[in-house]
Amino acid sequence: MKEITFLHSADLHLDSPMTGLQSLPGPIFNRLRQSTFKALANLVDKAIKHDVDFVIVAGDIYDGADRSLKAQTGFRKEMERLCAAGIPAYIIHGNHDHLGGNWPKVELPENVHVFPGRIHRERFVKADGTAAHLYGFSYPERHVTDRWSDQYEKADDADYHIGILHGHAEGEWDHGKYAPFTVSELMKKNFDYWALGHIHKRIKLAESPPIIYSGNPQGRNRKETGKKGCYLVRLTENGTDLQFLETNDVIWTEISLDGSSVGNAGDLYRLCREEADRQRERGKGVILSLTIEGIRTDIKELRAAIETGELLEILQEEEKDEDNFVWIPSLSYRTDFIYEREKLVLQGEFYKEMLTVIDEYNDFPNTLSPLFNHNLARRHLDELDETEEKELLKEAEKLLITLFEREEGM
Ligand SMILES: [Mn+2]
Repeated sequence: MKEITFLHSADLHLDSPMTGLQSLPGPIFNRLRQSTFKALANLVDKAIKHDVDFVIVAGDIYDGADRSLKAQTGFRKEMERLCAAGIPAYIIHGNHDHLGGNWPKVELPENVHVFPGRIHRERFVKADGTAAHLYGFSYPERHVTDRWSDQYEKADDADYHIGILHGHAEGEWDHGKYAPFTVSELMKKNFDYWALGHIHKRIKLAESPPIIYSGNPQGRNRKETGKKGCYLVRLTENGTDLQFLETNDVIWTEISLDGSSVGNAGDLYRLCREEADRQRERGKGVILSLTIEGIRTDIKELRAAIETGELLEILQEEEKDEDNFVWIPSLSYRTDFIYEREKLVLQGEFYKEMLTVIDEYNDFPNTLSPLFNHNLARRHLDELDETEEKELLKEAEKLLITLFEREEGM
């Protein structure tokens, strides 16, 4: 049975500065700064453990075109481990680490095949004679906007054909439109697998043949949430197996909690504490952005606990020396304003009059005419029925009262 196994990874972004977080405790800051390197070490561990035939990195190995010495020596160290295990690596450079930059030259071991700034083919032959062709190119400069996908040509004398491409799938995202391609263009090449890089998310653009973004092995900011890693790919005569392998050392997460039933600051603390513990991952760090929804504004200590920063401080204090930390960089909330009309009326003439106006309100056509007669809007809007009018009025009342109460410093 002719079979090839490999790891498909991309966007290592070694030595990413990990900016955007304020005043992290030293150990957590260091862990984050090291995380792109640790993820690569995890990736190499997986390659050795699964005894793959080779490893692919589909661009953006380094975060910057100046390729810091730390990034390069870190990469070389891990490639040497692969070399000792007899595993080749096929790598291309992308828009971040394009060939037009200036960097101190660090030699890589002989198992590393770096694709040049033009379409190039590498041939891999396994001990049993199974052969694979790998096609790809490195970005000669940062801005590569041509359709390089046109230039991939299948050379037939191999069992498997793998395209490596760092670029942007047209029509899918607006993210930096480099080396654009469409799925159907790649389909036509008749390859067995497309190892894509550039989009930092795991995405299967097609199943057969697989056209895949592996995402990055380590999230770098709060937008790169969830588990990150690489794909273990097995090409056989009967089809392709794909398995996701997690490599990240720090996981970025965003969670919204329902705080509507929280009655005091102690309960609010417990709600956050329990969520932090639920997110904890063995052997890893977690950066958790928390939002509490539906905080009751009639219980003043709830907002106070968040607004003064006291609650966040306690939650952070408990994590600063943890190896498997769950660090909450910020805590935000959204209020669900609860009020009783009867009580508001007792507060004075102002609310009494406002609520009377609201109750007697029936001039929807005139009030909303600027919207409903608007050139563009009227094509998309239907007339409101009675229930919708009532709901709109209720929302407006709530909004008005929320704004007034906020002005008064509730
Ligand atoms: Mn990238």
